[in-house]
Amino acid sequence: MDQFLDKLNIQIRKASNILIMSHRYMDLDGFGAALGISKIIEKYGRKPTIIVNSEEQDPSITKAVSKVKRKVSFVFKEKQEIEENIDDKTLLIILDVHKREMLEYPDLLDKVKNIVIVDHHIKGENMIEQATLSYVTTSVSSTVEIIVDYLKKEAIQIESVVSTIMLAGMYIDTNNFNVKTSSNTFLAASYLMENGADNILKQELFQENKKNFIRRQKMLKNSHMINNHMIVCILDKNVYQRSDLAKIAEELLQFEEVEASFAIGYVDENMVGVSSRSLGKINVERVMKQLGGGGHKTDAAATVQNVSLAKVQDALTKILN
Ligand SMILES: [Mn+2]
Repeated sequence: MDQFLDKLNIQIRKASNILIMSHRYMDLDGFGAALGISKIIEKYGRKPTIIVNSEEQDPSITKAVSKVKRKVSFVFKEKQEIEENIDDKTLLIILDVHKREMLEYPDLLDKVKNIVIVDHHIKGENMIEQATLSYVTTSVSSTVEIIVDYLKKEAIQIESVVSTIMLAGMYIDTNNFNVKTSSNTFLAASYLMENGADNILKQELFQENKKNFIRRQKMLKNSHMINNHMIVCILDKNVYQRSDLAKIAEELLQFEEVEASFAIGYVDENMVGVSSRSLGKINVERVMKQLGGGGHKTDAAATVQNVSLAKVQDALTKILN
């Protein structure tokens, strides 16, 4: 870690401009980590740009962006606003992901020469090859935890709203400090509390529309077990957000006997999405690959064009059997 950070500091100092990007449908861990590392980069006299995709954004990130914008000056830009400023000395920092196909904008890899990856997911196949530097470890709960260790090393204090969003990221990735949580995770959380993390504001980031919640609970009723340890939930014919599918898959994991969960629903008129989660024994990435998707061993997804829910359900059942 120390060696990596020393090398990263050199990269930061010699960069002409610095871009920060996470995975598609960036979550609060990716976003919180982006804010945290921005504070470190600012210490070196640079103003990094955090790449956002406001067209396809998780509602929690839309909320977090508007909350943080009011209090702290970060630079958020859409992809089309940054491309003309890329040169040979641009540094791209990739957070919370290490696979090309999962990036918010995979083609940026071909335009930027200096690339650094910081992630906490199990290293899978097709890790981004052209990285100058990478730090991928599964010994931490979240990307935020890595960035907190980095902030501590640099002795940087951060604003309350930034601490809050970073803490929210840790909550998401540890399922409320229930999984992947070590003593260092709590030390990182403690650092964020000392820096003014606000639990009420954090809850606001997680608050959702009541109708949406009830609708999702109804969907959970339509779930059924496969092979005694996997559960599948088929949504109705309405179009859902991808984050709804992800939430359903996560919620299904809390039931007895469930090792892996799958939520299937329309994410567009002509597109069916599948979101899957696993406690660790079942590799859902392998399952999603067979549907043309990808992800991590415990967290993966796929989308299939121009088919019905039933067709996707059949295909999934075949793969699982
Ligand atoms: Mn994460």
